[in-house]
Amino acid sequence: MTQTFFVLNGPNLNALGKREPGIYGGQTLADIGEMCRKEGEALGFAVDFRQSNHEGTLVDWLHEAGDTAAGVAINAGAYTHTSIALHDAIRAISVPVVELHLSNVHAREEFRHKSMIAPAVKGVICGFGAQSYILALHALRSLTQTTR
Ligand code: DHK
Repeated sequence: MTQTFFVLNGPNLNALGKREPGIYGGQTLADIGEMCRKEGEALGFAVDFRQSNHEGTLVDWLHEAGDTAAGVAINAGAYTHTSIALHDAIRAISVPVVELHLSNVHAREEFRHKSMIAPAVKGVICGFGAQSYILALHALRSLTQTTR
């Protein structure tokens, strides 16, 4: 059966393309979603790509992923730095979760250096622009590939 990976996007990522393009790049979220779906097609997995500005919706989607998906790549936007609820939701599911960021958060303001979700995820990818999403999908693929 085809694996599905959820790609979850948090607040303000719906504004990609016009939001600080020097930091986040010129691609829209729809462009990135299309890139992810094409990568899935090429490599044999499905991508369910979503965005919400609401913390509770992201919590609901993590729970849904725990029941129906093979793994999750999440760019939680600013909730990365604040959300115990997302930390707990990630710990509450047993599928692998990869945290990702377009920008190198460690080269930016100090408040972005701390991730509340990092201790709960398998690993973190940041700083590669839209390519961070593709790298996160590759990470999920290798985490979920069976050797038998
Ligand atoms: C996106 C955001 O919206 C910020 O709040 C994070 C992240 C960084 C990114 O680089 O994708 O601090």
